[in-house]
Amino acid sequence: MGLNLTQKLIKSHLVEGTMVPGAEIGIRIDQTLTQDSTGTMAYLQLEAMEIDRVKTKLSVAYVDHNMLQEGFENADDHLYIQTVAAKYGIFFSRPGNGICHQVHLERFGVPGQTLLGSDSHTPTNGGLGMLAIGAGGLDVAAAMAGQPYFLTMPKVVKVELTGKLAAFVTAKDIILELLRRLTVKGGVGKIFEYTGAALADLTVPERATIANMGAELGATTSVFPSDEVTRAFLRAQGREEAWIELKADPDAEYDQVIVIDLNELEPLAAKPHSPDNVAKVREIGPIKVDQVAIGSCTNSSYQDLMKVARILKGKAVHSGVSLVISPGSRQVLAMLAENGALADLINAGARILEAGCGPCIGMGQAPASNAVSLRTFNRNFKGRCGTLSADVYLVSPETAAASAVFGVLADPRGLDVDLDVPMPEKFLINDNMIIPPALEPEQVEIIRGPNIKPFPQNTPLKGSLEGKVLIKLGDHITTDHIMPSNAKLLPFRSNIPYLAQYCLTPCDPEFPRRAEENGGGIIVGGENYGQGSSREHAALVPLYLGIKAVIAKSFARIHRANLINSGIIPLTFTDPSQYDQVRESDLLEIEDVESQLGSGSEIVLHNRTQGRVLPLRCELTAKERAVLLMGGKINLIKEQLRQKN
Ligand code: MIC
Ligand code: SF4
Repeated sequence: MGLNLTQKLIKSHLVEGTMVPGAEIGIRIDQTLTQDSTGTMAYLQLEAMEIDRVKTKLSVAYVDHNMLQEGFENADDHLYIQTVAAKYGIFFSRPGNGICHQVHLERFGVPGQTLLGSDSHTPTNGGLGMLAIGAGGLDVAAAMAGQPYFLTMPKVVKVELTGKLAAFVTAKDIILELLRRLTVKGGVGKIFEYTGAALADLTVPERATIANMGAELGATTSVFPSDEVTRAFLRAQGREEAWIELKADPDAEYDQVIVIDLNELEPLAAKPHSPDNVAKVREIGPIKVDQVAIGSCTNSSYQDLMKVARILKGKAVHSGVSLVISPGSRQVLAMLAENGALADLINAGARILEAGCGPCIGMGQAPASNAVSLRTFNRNFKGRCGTLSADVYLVSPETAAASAVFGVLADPRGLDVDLDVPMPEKFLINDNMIIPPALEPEQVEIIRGPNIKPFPQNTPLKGSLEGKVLIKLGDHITTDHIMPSNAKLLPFRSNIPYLAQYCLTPCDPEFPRRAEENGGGIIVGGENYGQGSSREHAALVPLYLGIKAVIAKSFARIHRANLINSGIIPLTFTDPSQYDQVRESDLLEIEDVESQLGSGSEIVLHNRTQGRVLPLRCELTAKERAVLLMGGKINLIKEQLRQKN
């Protein structure tokens, strides 16, 4: 039997385990990326691992998230990352150079290699034929230190794309269609592998848009073959030598097959407040729009912004709309500047931001109260834009641009504009904002400003674990709920004590106080707890507040791993009635936690308040069990290092 592409990519990097879905596997990591909002933690953890240089083929540290310097904090963090990078053998992409995933695609991604990134949208580089996975900072730090990345062998879903996209229907609409069909938990434990005749018409940045939002399906990652389209992209980036051909064997098998006929698609939008709440733009109708934001790692490539420029050329942004554009990279911005498209955008009234994440992570541009904001981004969780009462819709750049002109949500198919923007033969290549690692690392002094605080560490699990239910939450709680991110909080990503005051406050402003008063406790959640971002702050901050366990109906992949890495036990209910029974303030106890966790997947929980006994589950691989029992991954790594020396 032949292999699918996912199996080939995994097989060529497999260092432990067998490729049976559900089994634990360890893979060698060729490349890593970090961004600044998760990077400070990752590098503090890397420093704790006591190695001299990273062991990967390539590691890159990007600064793209925390770009407003309201005070010294972000600038301090940038300097810390820059000096750590120089010392440890890591390339540093300076603020202004662009969003990590976009720049990585342009300048560093290599088909057939593995990439682990401390950002949930790392799968973007699956568009280039990489096996690119998002993880918590500690897992990325461990990969930089040369350790394999361990994960559960996912099921492989074949997504066959047939037909042809009609004019004004885009790659964004393809992934929105998949989200409509499968929902935000439809991809958990799966890798999506794209195939089909329609791929020949999809450029690498378009493939990257699809792979990017595979993260919203909860998928481990998404992969595209590396074909002539990939080769043309790499050639245009001056990197053709990085190209190899990669595809599934003709007789490859898959765990699931999905067919999308592109002829049948039309412009779609994800309505508030979830990326899977998808409907046709035409059916939602011409609702009034107050803000349009174009950019993010999903949709800010050269071709995306050229199409926006074509739509806006000679027109004006509607008087009721604020249009902001954050280009994905400096390469994109410079090319628009050189060919005049930037002037078309500016003349139409677009507000041009620097290349970076910008409004996508709430770094400015929060909409007005009760506003409707159309965004080409990937997440529209309530409050993520910085305004709790705003309604955010996720759309393609074409829909966004048309709506900016009309002032209402508009189906772009009515426009009389030629959107045939070819892939450039040659992109504008200028790597002067990428600083290579120091040649004499011993000379580099790591600069640590006062904003850099040590990260909390757990202790090995022993005796009985007891705690009150501090909060009972519903389904689909995101890491944006657990550890909100916005222009005010992002500067404190290297300061866990400060962030702790905001933990879960979108759900209950009193939560941090209650956690402190009770000396910690237990969190109860519903389905898909911890979906969204990879930020391990959503585990480190609860750890700091004394959270010992989270009991949920199910967990999102990266957050569950972050909990385990922090020594917090992720427990699941065995039936929905258990969730219904448990109440806030109930006192819960797990007796002899060490031997219970060590011996199997059933954990007996006593609800001391209600006098009930609940059998819960904690499915752990051998590695995860070892990490949890040690009170977190950093303790385990230190112990391993101690034994080695
Ligand atoms: C996001 O889109 O939520 C982020 C900000 O890029 C996060 C990382 C973070 O919280 O720093 C992600 O997606 O992992
Ligand atoms: Fe940045 Fe937004 Fe992409 Fe996250 S989703 S990496 S915040 S652009």
